[in-house]
Amino acid sequence: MNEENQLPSPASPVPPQAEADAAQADALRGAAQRSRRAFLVTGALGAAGFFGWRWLANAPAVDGIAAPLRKVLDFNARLTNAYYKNTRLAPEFAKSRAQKIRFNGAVGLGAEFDPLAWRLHVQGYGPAAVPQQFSIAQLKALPRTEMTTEFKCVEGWSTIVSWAGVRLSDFLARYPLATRSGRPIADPSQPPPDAARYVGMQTPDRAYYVGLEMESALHPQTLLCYELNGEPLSLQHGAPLRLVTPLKYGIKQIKRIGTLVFTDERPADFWAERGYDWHAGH
Ligand SMILES: Nc1nc2c(c(=O)[nH]1)N[C@H]1C(S)=C(S)[C@@H](COP(=O)(O)O)O[C@H]1N2
Ligand SMILES: [Mo]
Repeated sequence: MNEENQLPSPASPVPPQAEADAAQADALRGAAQRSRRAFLVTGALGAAGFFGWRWLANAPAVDGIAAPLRKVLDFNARLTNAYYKNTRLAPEFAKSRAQKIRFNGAVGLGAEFDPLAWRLHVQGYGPAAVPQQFSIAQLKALPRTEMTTEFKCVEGWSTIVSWAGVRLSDFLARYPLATRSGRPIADPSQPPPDAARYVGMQTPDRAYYVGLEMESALHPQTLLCYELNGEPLSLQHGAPLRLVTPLKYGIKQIKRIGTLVFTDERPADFWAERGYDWHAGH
């Protein structure tokens, strides 16, 4: 062993005893000062809390939430969205690991619905956009993608399930609905500058709705799904067509999609209006 090996590491230097004692005395004095200060600060915060609460309660609402709280939520949303890059891939699993998924959330799934008469209504983008309709047969004729991914609900449960459907990006590569120029998005990793910034989706009765940024919409695991665990989607799970985008929580995975809109304004989002993070990534 050479001498250098016996030196304390720069990460955790071992101070000589006298210095250590002095440091400890300092630390104790500091603690006493801090606790006095903490007492004053706590009192001040208490008062601020009381007046702050009145201020909050009287603050205007944004998306149904007091504006100052909405600001904190939006700030958190920006942080998590920057951290959980929405270009990474969610893990995929062997099909054999797929489980039955519970039925959760029935907003917009009322009984007044005829799946045979269903069409996907799309409001295209740009000045010349005309509304278009697609049947389930047209969607099934597009390239089919299968994936087995983990479905996570904000309530704290998750299930591995298999999905089949068409990538939203394959749909937009075939149909020119999301660009101002009216050209299809050929390369989803490089959407043209004239592409819409957002996609909004709603149930046919408009009771449930979600918004996605174009980057998430064009993600290779964002599917318009018509099959779950090897069977046609049931009505409970969103037949004829639902969204699956496994980088996000269940709240974004809208069942029974009735309409798609392409827009530059952030579309309304059912659970964001009720206080959840707009991006809902995990
Ligand atoms: N139309 C509609 N889609 C919805 C919901 C809903 O209430 N209505 N709930 C969401 C939530 S919170 C979850 S966890 C999933 C549950 O999907 P599942 O019933 O297929 O498990 O659907 C999502 N999509
Ligand atoms: Mo959920």
